[in-house]
Amino acid sequence: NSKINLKDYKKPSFDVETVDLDIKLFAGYALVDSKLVMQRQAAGDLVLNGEDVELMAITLDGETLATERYKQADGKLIISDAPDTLTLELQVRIHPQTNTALEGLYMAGSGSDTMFVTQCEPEGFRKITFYPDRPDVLAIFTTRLEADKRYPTLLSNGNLVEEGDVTDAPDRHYAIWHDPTNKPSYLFACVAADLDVLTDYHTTSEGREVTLEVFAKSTDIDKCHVGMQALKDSMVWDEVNYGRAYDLDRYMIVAVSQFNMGAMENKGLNIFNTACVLSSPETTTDARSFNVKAVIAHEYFHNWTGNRITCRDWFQLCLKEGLTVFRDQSFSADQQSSAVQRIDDVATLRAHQFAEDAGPLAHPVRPESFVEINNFYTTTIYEKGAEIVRMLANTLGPDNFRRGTDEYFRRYDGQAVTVEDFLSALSITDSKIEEFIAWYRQPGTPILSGHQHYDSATQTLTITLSQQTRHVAGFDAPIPLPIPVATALFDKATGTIIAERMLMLDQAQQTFSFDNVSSEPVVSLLRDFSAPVQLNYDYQDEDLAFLLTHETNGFNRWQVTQMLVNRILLQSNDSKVYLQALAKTLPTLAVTDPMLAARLLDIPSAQELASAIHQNYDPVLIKQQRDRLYSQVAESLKDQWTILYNQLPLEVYSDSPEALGKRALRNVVLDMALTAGISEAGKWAQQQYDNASCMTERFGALKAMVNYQVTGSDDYLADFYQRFQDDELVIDLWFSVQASAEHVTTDDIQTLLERDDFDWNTPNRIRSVISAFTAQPTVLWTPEGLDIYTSVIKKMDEANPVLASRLLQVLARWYTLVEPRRHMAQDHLNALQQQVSSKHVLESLASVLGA
Ligand code: BAL
Ligand code: ZN
Repeated sequence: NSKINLKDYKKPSFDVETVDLDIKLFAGYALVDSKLVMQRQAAGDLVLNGEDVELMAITLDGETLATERYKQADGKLIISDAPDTLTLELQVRIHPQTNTALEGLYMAGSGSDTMFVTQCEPEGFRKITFYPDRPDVLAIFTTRLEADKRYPTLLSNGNLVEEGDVTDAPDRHYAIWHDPTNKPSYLFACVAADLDVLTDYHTTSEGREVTLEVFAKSTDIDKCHVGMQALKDSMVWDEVNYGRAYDLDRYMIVAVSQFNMGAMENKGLNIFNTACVLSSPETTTDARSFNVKAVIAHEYFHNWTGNRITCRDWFQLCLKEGLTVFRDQSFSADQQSSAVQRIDDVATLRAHQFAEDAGPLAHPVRPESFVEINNFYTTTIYEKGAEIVRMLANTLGPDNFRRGTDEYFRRYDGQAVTVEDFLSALSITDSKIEEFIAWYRQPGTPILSGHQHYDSATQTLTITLSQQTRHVAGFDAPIPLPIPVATALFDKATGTIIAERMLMLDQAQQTFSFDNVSSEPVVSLLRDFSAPVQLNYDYQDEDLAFLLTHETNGFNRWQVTQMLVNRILLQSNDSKVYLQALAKTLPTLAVTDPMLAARLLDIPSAQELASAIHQNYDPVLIKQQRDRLYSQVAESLKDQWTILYNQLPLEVYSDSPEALGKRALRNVVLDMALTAGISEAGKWAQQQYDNASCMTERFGALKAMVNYQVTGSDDYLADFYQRFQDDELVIDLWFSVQASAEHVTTDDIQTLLERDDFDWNTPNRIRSVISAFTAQPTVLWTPEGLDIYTSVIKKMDEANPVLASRLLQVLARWYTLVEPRRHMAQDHLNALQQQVSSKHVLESLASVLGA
């Protein structure tokens, strides 16, 4: 399990010009023939990667290659004396039917309901055949796919050039696809299945007629309209905002229920986890439906940021992911309130990325070494990567950012490049942009501290800001980063803005002055979360309450409530100021902006709070504090809940932002009413469930009934199961609502895992119990809780190591626990280390135990 280092990068010795693949699927195996036309680029051996592939035949320039002319070891096939131009032909045998890792070519489903599908990013193609499986080798692919006719849908990248019956095999047929774009092997895909298709069309800004197809099981095809619309919206959005049009005649999406990731951007043939593409009001909550649109946009945007311009090596993963997440977040912000979009994105960043950056798995947005690249599909690379691009965009301003991205596409189209190349293109209007490279290199979340001084004689306000980043072991001592701090000054008397400025903190400490300030203002900092830092400004609670009322930036209204809440929960501040501010704000906001009102009632999750505690974290204490604050909010606004719930009657379903906002607020109000012990609240929940027009209402009610153990909640759970038993994704909700319930026990979790419909081959189902369970740290961090959790990791270590390692990463901050939990957790992790063998889990465990 050796380390791969960025500093050791070397160009490949050989390029592949064209690849002809012939994949024949049989009942127990598949044969893959490939023909690679290759050209030498640099001195060195010809190296092909291959894992779990059995070499049946190999020829070089038409001659069988003698065994002494090549060697196979450590997942590589090496030919030392290859000529400068050559044609290599290979035949291999693989076993998609037993591929439970869901990487490479695998069979999904069971019984008579199966399909063949691929996942090649990052290094799955080497499980299909021997190939120089690295992103800087780009080639033109032609793929022939042959299968039994029980799989009528045969797809691969690009354009369909031929299809027909197989001579002498009446039950078999084939299709030939040709992709005219040069692409790395990780963007290869093929599918053999029995699926229906939803078809639509888009004419690009360049006049190209594109056929759009979403493939899904016949029972799911009516749930593909939301995704199709999102695809069309994304195509227009990228044309308008980045001048990028689609470049093939066909864009296909295939839904598969067994998938490790959310979705995959294979050229012209995206493969999607059903959870990220299927959506209907009756079966999908608003939050999930919104996520479907965001993931569709994300994968579509990859066509330019990822596919047309790809990564030189996997260390550059953030080059495509950070930029594409920034693009999908911007798209989503245009579909709803941009403040709420920002709140959701930052809440995710704080809950997950800040925790990662504070623990033993902290790594730079561009890592410098890894054992297993699958371990680096992290929130740091994706979400912090997106935050860096956002800082670049905000620092440049919209016009210069667009000039920079235009330059990026102009210079690097068709190439595999680096983060430095990206920054160099963006910096054509401002060379200081290249200083942001430090953000890509340095792990850890900076803490932004500050205070202010007002001089009434000179009418000057001075703000002093400083930054500090923890020194993560194994990395250079941190250096000051360029931190853009969006700032506004508010007049205390009128509550209006008197000055607005972007302060650029690029030293350890700096002061910034504002002149002509007639009285001491309240300073609002980091508006719209202008940098991914922890803010630690010298505020009084009253200043925060003032900003909650007067800020015009919706995001910052949320940010100040979160600061107040954190002070109460983590520093034992009095809750009075916070409760008064909420009481003042909520009634009006509930009418003018119900979605924002719902978010202002957010209390950070137990996990997010834990990420801010660096030692002696006591899950029981944190739960008590959270529950107490929740009760205080519920009690102090008790009169409001009845008024608000009645103001928000169930309505005919609509997907307008206003309707979404009302549904979100109604569910929060229902929870609050139950917490406050309002006697009718149980009835409200039952009525909301019975009369629901959509899943957001029905599931919101069910969740409330389960969490508050409302009389009859078991009957409602049974009803929910009964209604939706044929819909896997809804049954995932049924599992998760129980596994994450406030009162869940380890016996409950065990019971869920032992059910017949708990399917160990479907990552969504595993996550619906095991990941949902992590919402209750008081139960997870017990000997019984960890027995269950680590036994699932052990099981997955063999079957699906990518998933196993991701589950493990959630335990990374075990060492912050208070004793005796800390030792208990350590014992479990040590025991696990003796029982696992995948390099994925071993690499993560080594970091986690090294803490
Ligand atoms: N590239 C892997 C899935 C995604 O980020 O779109
Ligand atoms: Zn992506």
